[in-house]
Amino acid sequence: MNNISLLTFPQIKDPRGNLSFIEYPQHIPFEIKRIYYIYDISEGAERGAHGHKKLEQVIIPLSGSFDLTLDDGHTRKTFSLKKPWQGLYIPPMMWRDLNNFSSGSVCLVLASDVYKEEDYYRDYKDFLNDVNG
Ligand code: T46
Repeated sequence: MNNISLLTFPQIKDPRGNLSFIEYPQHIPFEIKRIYYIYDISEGAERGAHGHKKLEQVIIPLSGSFDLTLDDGHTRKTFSLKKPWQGLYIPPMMWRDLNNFSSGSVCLVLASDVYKEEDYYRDYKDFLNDVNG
């Protein structure tokens, strides 16, 4: 759990609207190879329920709020994300669950690699086996 970190990005405050930006390597610990975002999220939806073997990600609540629970196989911790100028850095080997999305929320994800299904743990038992293996 020690290697999870809440990153705070620069904020340019402006009466016209605020602006934040993210540059590698000053603000994020990996080169971004993929960006994806989750939107039009149904009420009560739950996402995630998987882990990654090597992938590193930063999850940003671009709009609205949601809860992100991380589990390293020993400890679980829930983070309530609601500040668009902050992102949660998730290292490899971390199970994640996302829920409690507010209406109209948008979840932006910066990832260290392209999509690879073989990097996923879709079964919690397989994840635990490798954590303890
Ligand atoms: C994560 C959470 C926060 C792709 O084709 N490309 C992609 O880059 C992604 C992320 C997904 N997909 C396909 C794979 C599935 O057929 O989109 C479908 C839905 O993916 P999934 O059920 O994995 O979506 P979430 O929201 O449960 O999880 C995603 C990421 O997969 C995961 O890495 O950490 O968002």
